[in-house]
Amino acid sequence: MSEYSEQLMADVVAKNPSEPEFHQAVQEVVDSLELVFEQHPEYKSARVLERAIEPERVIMFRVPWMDDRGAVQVNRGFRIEMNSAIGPYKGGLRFHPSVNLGILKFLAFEQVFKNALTTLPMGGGKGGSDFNPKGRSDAEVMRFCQSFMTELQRHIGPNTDIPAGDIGVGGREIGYMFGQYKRLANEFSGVLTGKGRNWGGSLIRPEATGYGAVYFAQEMVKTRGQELAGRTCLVSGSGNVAQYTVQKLNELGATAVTMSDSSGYIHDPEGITPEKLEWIMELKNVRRGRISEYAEWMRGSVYTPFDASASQNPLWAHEADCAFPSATQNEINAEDAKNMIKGGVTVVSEGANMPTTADGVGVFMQAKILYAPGKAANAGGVAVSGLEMAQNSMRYSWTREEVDNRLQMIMADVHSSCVEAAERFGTPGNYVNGANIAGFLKVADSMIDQGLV
Ligand code: NDP
Ligand code: 2IT
Repeated sequence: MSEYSEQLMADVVAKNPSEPEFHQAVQEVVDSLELVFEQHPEYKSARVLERAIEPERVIMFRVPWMDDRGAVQVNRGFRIEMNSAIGPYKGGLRFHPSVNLGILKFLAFEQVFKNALTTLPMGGGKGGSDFNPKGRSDAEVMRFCQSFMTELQRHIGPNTDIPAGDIGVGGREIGYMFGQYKRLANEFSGVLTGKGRNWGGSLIRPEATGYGAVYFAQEMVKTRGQELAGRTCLVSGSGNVAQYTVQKLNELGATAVTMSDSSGYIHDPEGITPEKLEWIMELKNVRRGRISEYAEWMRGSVYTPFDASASQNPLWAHEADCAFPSATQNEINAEDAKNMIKGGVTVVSEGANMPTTADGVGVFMQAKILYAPGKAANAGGVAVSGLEMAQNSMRYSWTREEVDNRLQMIMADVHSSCVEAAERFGTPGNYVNGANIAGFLKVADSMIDQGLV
């Protein structure tokens, strides 16, 4: 690391204490940008990176609500408005008990570069709450969402900041928040994406992140003259991203053999076929049950609970060709990455945001496998959110085929931007450098154009 990068990272750590995920996300970008700064010291002298790591605005607020027993509950709400150089703030809302300022800052920072890669005019933001929707009734979730939006609404707008879903926030939560926004603002607008089909949502938005991660993997294997058909795939998670990843893998003739939730994972060596996936979707989206139930239902499959004290995640030790981590950050460490290589994995396309630790990424790089970081591989979700915004502005909606074609084109563009930037800066095949550099250059040049703001 150069002296400049070392000093910058020391400042980031000192100024943002107790935010290890934010430090990790910044470190990765700083490492990639060393290559750029050698050739373009003008970015250093304009202190673009120093500005980009400081959120334009951070909003933190109290979210009081009443549970079904009449007891008062208090949660914390956040919105990080990270960067608006290329468009209004755009990014999801996460409801999960682990949510804190550092996790949302890492997600907002990643979002800035991801959104730049999509080719669409969107800045970066992220928000959410430490609210735990698990085990809560619909009425409780509605009261929480209404209280959350009662504060958030004064900070967002269709031309200012447009939230969407992430972990724990799907169609139900977006509906409750949209209803409350509309009532308070007296305005029916595209202020959120991931909306229902009947009230301004885009076709393919629910599918977009998972489909996009598979399209990205398809682009990667094409560079080696291969295809996905016939390949065995490890998938983690069983939420929105994981479900549509498995659906698209089935369509392309590949076989997904694992899925997980926060308690454990299932391994089905026969493959999670479309019929089995339909059962999982009902389990997770309607009954809101646990993935362990799958193994009780499907003979021949095995459920393994996670052991929080274990140094390895057994899901990643199964033999396979490809992996689509689609649950959460840092779910693959160096040991897991080594197990994956040993088990035959040569393609990793990250549906989740930063699912691999820095050491784990190092293992993939050394093994020279096709490894796509989340900010490139999962850009399809926010890209179709951008298409939802475009349709809302036109007061029109495109067909499934139109949206899916645009998604495929965007994923191919994200892929070629990464490949070209990696080559231009002397690290061909390195999708981490490619994504960080291509995303950064678009944002950095826009920031410089707009002066010191
Ligand atoms: P969902 O809430 O629909 O599903 C999340 C899944 O991951 C669930 O199976 C959940 O298990 C599991 N999970 C969540 N937290 C943890 C944890 N701490 N440890 C282990 N497992 C966990 O979320 P999404 O599918 O939308 O999001 C998954 C990932 O994809 C996240 O990293 C998100 O940031 C990223 N992403 C999402 C996009 C989107 O459009 N939704 C776009 C781009 C990226 P359980 O049911 O037990 O909680
Ligand atoms: O991480 C992400 O890109 C998302 N959760 C989707 C954001 C969006 O605005 O659709």
